[in-house]
Amino acid sequence: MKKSKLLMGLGAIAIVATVLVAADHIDAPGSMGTSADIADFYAFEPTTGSDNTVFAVDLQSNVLPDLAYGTFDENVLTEINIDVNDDLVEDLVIQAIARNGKMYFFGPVAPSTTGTSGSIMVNAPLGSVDISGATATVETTENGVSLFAGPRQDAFYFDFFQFNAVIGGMAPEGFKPAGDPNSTSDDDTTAVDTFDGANTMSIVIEIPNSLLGETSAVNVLGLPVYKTWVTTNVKQ
Ligand SMILES: [Ca+2]
Ligand SMILES: [Ca+2]
Repeated sequence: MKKSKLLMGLGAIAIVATVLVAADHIDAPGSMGTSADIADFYAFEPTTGSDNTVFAVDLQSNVLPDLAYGTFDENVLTEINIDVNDDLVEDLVIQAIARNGKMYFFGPVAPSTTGTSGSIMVNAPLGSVDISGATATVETTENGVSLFAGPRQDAFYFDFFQFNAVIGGMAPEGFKPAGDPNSTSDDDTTAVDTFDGANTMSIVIEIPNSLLGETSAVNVLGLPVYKTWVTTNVKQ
């Protein structure tokens, strides 16, 4: 009963959606400052040989640490696209949308639209996680999927100001990037992480591979992989 109410409530906002072509860290002016702005996307095995896959979507960079959890835009549908037959067209999607203090997840299922023709919400509830509080909450569904949504430290390590100085030919004499293996300087502390202390709004899913099925897509080493990318879709 609870599930069908959820579906009706969410179905009403799912009619039209448009893909915004987003770029790395505030490179897409049309979505800047909203959780439609994709900062980074990671997909990986949580541990070597694990039968799970983790998808981590970082949205809206430079979010101040004090901001509360419930700051995801409710008119943004985040979609993780997964290609399993190597034609670079998504065969499965996992979707997430915020509503009334929760992040609702759907899928993985075949989508009714693919590519840049927009996204329509799928009718396959996966679970939800609370985003109304001030502490991290992880929910694990009956079929072993773990869900998280909320602010996280931006994993992107970058000295933005020195980058601009180097590009502009204005880098200070002797400047060496921290950790540079070619550095001969004893002072490895010249570089700073401009994004230290800034958050992104993260959506993270750890899912058993059995729910994604077999894949015939391969990487450059010939190993089977899920080919995956993320889109954000703003209700029009
Ligand atoms: Ca495909
Ligand atoms: Ca899609």
